[in-house]
Amino acid sequence: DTSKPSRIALLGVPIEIGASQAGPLMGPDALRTAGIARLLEQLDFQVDDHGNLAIPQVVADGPVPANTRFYDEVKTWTRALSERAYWLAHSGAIPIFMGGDHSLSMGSINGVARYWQEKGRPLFALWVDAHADYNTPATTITGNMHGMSAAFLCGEPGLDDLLGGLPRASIPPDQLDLIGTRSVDPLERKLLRQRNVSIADMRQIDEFGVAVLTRRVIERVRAKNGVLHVSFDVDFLDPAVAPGVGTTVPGGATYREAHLIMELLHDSGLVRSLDIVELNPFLDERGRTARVAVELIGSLFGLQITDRQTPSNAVLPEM
Ligand code: 4U7
Ligand code: MN
Ligand code: MN
Ligand code: MN
Repeated sequence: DTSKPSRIALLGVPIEIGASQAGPLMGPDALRTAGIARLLEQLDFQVDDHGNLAIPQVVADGPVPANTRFYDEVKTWTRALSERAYWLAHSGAIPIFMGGDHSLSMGSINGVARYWQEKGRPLFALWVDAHADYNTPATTITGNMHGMSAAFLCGEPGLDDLLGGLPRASIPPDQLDLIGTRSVDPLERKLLRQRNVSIADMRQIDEFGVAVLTRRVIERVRAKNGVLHVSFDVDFLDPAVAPGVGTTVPGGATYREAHLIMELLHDSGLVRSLDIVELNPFLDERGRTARVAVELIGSLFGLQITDRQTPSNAVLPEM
């Protein structure tokens, strides 16, 4: 079971109700259009696209916590996705959850965490994001649930009924690593400090470089014989590289910084699941952000920078 999976399961999760702006609903199809399946096949994976997750009719069948926008909708997505994620992990494939907004991680990571709990391997989560997403209903200033997913995963109180009867497989806060952070709300910051969550913020990236910081995460996972889930929020990238996101924050990662993280993670052999979230094709410029996201997934699954195809704008000699 330590052998590396050769199959990848793609699942679209067109949820946008957890975000502040419409558009992430189109994310999965933009990633498909940018060639995600083809690229992974070229990297010798057997790729199964399971289409988009659909949810049953949303019903308001329980109490709604204060300060949570569209709680019943997010609840319905979370329960459906957690079940799917569990079974996809169970199938032995590497699931890639194509968002959709970041609230989907409450379901995707819960599902894969349940699987790894059964296997007795600790699951670590690497949160690649401009934001910490460590709000609870008690700390949020917007009520948007895409800003609460990391906190929910770590078992923070306030959304206790979100999963209904499904077990809440929490990730201990010391198995969560944030990288790229540059926007944290006041009460959220307090909670992160209390829990001692490890944060490689943009300042640390500037000072030490992403290689040192990423290797530190890899070593921690390895020391515990763990596996790694990568939750990649596209707003981690600088808005100049990735304009197609709803919540841009200046001062983000460069193209190469992002690729180097992915390349190092690939070499570690520890990644067993991935969320790619918050892509908003409605705000994108000629598919740029979708293309960058797919290239980064390529690096995460073994594409070498020197093995890329000759670009179509290369000047070829006349024959
Ligand atoms: B994302 C925010 F207030 N912190 O809670 C909030 F700044 O998934 C933003 O990382 C959350 O894009 C961003 O609404 C969520 C806000
Ligand atoms: Mn996020
Ligand atoms: Mn974000
Ligand atoms: Mn966002």
